[in-house]
Amino acid sequence: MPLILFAAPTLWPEYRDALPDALSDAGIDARITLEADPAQVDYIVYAPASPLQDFTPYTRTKAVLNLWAGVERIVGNPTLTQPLCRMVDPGLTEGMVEWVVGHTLRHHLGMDRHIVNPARVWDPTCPPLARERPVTILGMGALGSACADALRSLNFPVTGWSRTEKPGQLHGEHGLRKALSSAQILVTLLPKTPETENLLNADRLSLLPNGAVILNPGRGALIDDDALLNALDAGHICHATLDVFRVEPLPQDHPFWSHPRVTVTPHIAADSRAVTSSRVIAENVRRGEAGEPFLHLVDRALGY
Ligand code: NDP
Ligand code: OXD
Repeated sequence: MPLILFAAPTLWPEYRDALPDALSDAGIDARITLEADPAQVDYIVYAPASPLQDFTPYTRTKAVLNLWAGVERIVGNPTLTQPLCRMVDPGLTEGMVEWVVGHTLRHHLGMDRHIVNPARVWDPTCPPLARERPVTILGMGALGSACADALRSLNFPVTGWSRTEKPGQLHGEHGLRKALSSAQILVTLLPKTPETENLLNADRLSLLPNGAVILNPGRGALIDDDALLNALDAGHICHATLDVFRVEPLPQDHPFWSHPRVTVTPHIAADSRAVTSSRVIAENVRRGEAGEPFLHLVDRALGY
């Protein structure tokens, strides 16, 4: 019977029933525990806030199963030699699609003008149709591609950019410049890696059309904060809706809080959901026990 260490104690109340149920549905008879002799642990279910940082004693552990999609806080851990799987959870994806579509529609329809209108201005200007509002998504993985599908179903013309060449998408520096230059709404859904840090610097932000809007539910480090503030102050970027930050919680004195062109959401774009993510964990434990390849294995060299 595999021994699973649930090394995310604060999340245990959410997973206490869902994880055993999912394991049992997958035909796995496992013991799940919050504390164990490291030498006996077969799998570790992990969240970045976990106190577990030294993986050296976990000599028989077949995989570390991350509860988060982003792995930047664990991927570089030098003691981690076990396979690391990130989370691709239908519940998390659904949440991200809702956040991205919701915030895209807010800006596309100019909702703020009507929600806060103390001067009672009667401005009957109709917004353009979605088909006239190009959206670019940087990062076309599990989350970016689901958001692209949802936006396209509303008729937004979506340009996707990712690291590797794929049909119907852009890649590379030339592709990035092209993707930015048409983006009236830009969505950043890249992982934080050495390659993506400060990807949106002053030079690349300057390629966006005047009045562009940025939605960043990816990671704070993707955008150079000062370059973004300068572009917002200049009015070149009309608004930035930011869910993720270099330091979280966002410090009280950070200029993003008070900037009139910034909306801060507190890293709530999407969360792994216990029932659906438990099924993903259970499937990976099943695979590990059957000697099959794990799902969503992280490439340590690439960092995602
Ligand atoms: P995936 O690994 O499925 O997708 C990552 C995408 O980014 C891929 O398309 C990949 O390209 C692309 N990419 C990676 N590196 C580069 C690069 N150097 N240049 C261009 N493209 C690159 O991740 P997910 O879609 O599951 O998640 C994306 C991120 O979203 C997470 O890493 C996390 O940071 C963030 N997130 C935020 C949440 C929130 O609540 N705010 C919740 C969940 C996730 P390729 O396809 O070629 O490999
Ligand atoms: C994640 C997140 O990476 O919630 O899953 O940010």
